[in-house]
Amino acid sequence: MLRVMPDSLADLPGSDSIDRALAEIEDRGYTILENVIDEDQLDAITEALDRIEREHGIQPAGNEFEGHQTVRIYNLLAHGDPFTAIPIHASLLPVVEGVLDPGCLVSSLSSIAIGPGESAQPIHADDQIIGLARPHAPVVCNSMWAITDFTEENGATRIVPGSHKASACPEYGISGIESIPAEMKRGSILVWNGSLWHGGGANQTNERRIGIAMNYCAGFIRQQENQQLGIPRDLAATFPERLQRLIGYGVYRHLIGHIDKRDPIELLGVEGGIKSIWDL
Ligand SMILES: O=C(O)CCC(=O)C(=O)O
Repeated sequence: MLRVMPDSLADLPGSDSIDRALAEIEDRGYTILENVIDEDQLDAITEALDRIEREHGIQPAGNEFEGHQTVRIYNLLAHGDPFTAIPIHASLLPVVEGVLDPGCLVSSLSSIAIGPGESAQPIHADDQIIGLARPHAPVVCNSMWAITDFTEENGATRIVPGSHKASACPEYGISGIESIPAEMKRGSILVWNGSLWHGGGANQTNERRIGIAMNYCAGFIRQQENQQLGIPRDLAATFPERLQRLIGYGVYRHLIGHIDKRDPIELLGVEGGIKSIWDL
């Protein structure tokens, strides 16, 4: 059986490990950042997800894509801490900025708890719906945080190495696509080019496989979840500035996203927004 076994990135110095992660994503479409999430952060996320699911009575969506035994919680930034630390994680964000560019955005932040008995999700690409000829430069960069261990048995994300370079997307629902499980320990993060073919695995255990899907997109395309309307503005005003810009209170390359030539970060009470491209 094929297993995903990247060498550890954790023991390499910062920029070397980023370069290596970027080289792996360029070459095979994905990398695994091993053991990069603090234990306290993992515990806080686990507790918060349990609480939100209980308080909001969240149930599986009950369709083939989102799953029949899988609980997903969307728009996590609207719940504030501990989710606000996720998009700006120090080991992850530089890699994403390398795949896209520093003007990238949070596309969506959700949890995916694959329950016992769930079957495999259809293999897909996260940028499948975007009508660009393939292969193309990355416009989506996704990541999956392992809040529990990810094993082949419990539904680790299945990936098709190299498929980000394919000239087509997988036909929806087709079976027989050869894939491998992205096995990783709790506390690791799988990062992939949004063109990579992948899908959640089947869970044949009695335990949930819990992941956080931290999805980013290029600063010049529309975010999957509308962060500016989905997160109350008074809550967004309390976020660190980097996160405010990541959720869309900013201007891409001094142009895209401006409001009457002003930087939308000023709506959050931040002074000295960036100048428009015409005034540079
Ligand atoms: O849960 C997973 O491992 C992957 C889920 C996924 O790819 C999706 O829902 O788009």
